[in-house]
Amino acid sequence: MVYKNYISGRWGSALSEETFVKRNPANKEERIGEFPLSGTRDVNLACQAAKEALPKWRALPMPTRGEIMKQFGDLLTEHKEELARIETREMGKVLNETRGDVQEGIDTAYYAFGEARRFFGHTVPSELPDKLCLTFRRPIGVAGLITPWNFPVAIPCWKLVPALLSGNTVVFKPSREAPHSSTRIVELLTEAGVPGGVVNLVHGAGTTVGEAILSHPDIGVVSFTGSVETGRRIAEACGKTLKRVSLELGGKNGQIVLSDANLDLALEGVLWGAFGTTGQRCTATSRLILEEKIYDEFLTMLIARAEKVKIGNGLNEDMEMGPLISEKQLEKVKKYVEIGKSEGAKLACGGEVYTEGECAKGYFFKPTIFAEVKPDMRIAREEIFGPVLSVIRVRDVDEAIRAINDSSYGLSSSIYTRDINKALKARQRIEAGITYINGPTIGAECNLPFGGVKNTGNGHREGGWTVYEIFTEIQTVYIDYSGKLQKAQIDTEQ
Ligand code: UN1
Repeated sequence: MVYKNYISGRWGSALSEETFVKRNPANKEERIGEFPLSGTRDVNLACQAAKEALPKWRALPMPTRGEIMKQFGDLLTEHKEELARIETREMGKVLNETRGDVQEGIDTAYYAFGEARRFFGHTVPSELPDKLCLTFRRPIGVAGLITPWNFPVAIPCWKLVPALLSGNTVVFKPSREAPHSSTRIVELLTEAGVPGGVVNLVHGAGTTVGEAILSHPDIGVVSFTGSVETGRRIAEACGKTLKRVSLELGGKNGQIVLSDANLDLALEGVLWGAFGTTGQRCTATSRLILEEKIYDEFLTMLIARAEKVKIGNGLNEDMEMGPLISEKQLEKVKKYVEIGKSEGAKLACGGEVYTEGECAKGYFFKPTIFAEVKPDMRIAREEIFGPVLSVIRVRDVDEAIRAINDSSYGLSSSIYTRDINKALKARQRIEAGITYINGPTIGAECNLPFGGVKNTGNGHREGGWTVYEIFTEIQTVYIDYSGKLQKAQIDTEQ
């Protein structure tokens, strides 16, 4: 099957006619399809279309755009199973999870439907009589959206829906590892009533399509989710043209388990957090910080369960963990296992590829646990993006918090304890954008701010009401109805 770009309301090939082939990571012999390998000229056309479509789209009453988002949510609901299967085939995670991923898109669309009738500004007292001060939020213009493959429906929806609802038009470049889901999303947005030119889809590589978006003068805001390395590059490029930019980057998320915790609950949490999505979430649990008193007992429980995780093609409902996304990612995970061993950490389970039966055709890797990891080891500091968990032993809650904060990242965090005082004090001290108490590091809901501190981003928050700050400008309006010149700061004395 050959798929197309969508520019100015028309489906078409890249101008160069070049394509790339996307394959199933669970079975590299299976082709998902051929997609346009676009270039700068395609991006230019998309930007032009988006610019032309802007005045009409932004002039619509917001509740009208809200209705379209409601319709989009309804269509995602109707096609939930189809989309989940598309996702599993193209990026590997198990069906149970891809259904959740689509649901996150649905929730985001319905949230937008409500937000369309709420989009509050402020009215603020003036220092002068007979003067009204208020604010409005307005679209920025053309938004460039660059998305990853690990949440092929949810993350594009996190960006597309608020960008469009706010009245922006869009140039959307999805990951080359998730082109099919993105194509379906754009088809459904169109079916929901988004007019031609308002959303433009350009498939291709970051180094060409991505770069062209970053340097295009008509793009006013860029929203990106991906690695720190690429994030730095994007911030630099956007600095040159003073584009607004929102970056959602990596994580090295820790789960603390104190000795008074419900250990069974903490065990379920870490298994889900570390091995869900094969560890390929920015929110994945990659460090487990255990209080000394329960270290041995908990580790034994964890290894027993990790060894039983059912690995295989995510389309098989019995499976709990699918493949890694690519050969490159598999090589990276293997490399980190060698690094961990050479640093002196103890490989407690896994650490090798999984090639049972049909799995030999894909990029499968066993759930891997390193014990006796010290916070200064690379496997405790660098984002691996795979099913590799580093277990750190600490004496008490103070050392646990020092360990969890000893990271250049700060996205998600978790603490398991039955002591409410300890939990709430830890919450104050943990340096992360998201903290879960008695829950794993994954599981963010679409109606709350999502993002992190330190190298995880540049201070923006997606999700909830805060994502609308990314896609809007504030206009401050003063209305003087006194009928005379009133000088602020000067005519204020009685
Ligand atoms: C990501 O890892 O890039 O909280 C997003 C979660 C999901 C979103 C993760 N709802 O794990």
